[in-house]
Amino acid sequence: MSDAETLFERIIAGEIPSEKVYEDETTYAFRDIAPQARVHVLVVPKKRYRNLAELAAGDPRLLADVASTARKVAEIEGIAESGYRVVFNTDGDAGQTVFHVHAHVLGGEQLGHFGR
Ligand code: IU
Repeated sequence: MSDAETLFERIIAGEIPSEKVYEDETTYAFRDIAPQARVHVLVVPKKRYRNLAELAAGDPRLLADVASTARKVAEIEGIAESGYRVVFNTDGDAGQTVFHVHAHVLGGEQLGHFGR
């Protein structure tokens, strides 16, 4: 798990290559390596929090930045009008694997509904 904990920091630092979609002072967005939809982009705050709950409690302004970047990603990808989904997997049952909070921005096609 310690590798996974540092992975996004290394991607943000450019030590591991990624397909960048957008970057600003506080956030970084790049294509997921295993896309679950035609558009699948991850939005990561540059400062690390473990999950959504810790980000929301620790730095609500940074959470707002992540939401704003998700919207910009949708615009850049041309899916802002057709609709898209923003997901924060949080811990065990959600299957979170990288413990540096990130929003999945999914779209570009009709998505299945939630469930098992
Ligand atoms: P999760 O919500 O923690 O399960 O999401 C982690 C995502 O990070 C998952 O969709 C992976 O495909 C993605 N990912 C990546 O884009 N690049 C990587 O090098 C690794 C995981 I490891």
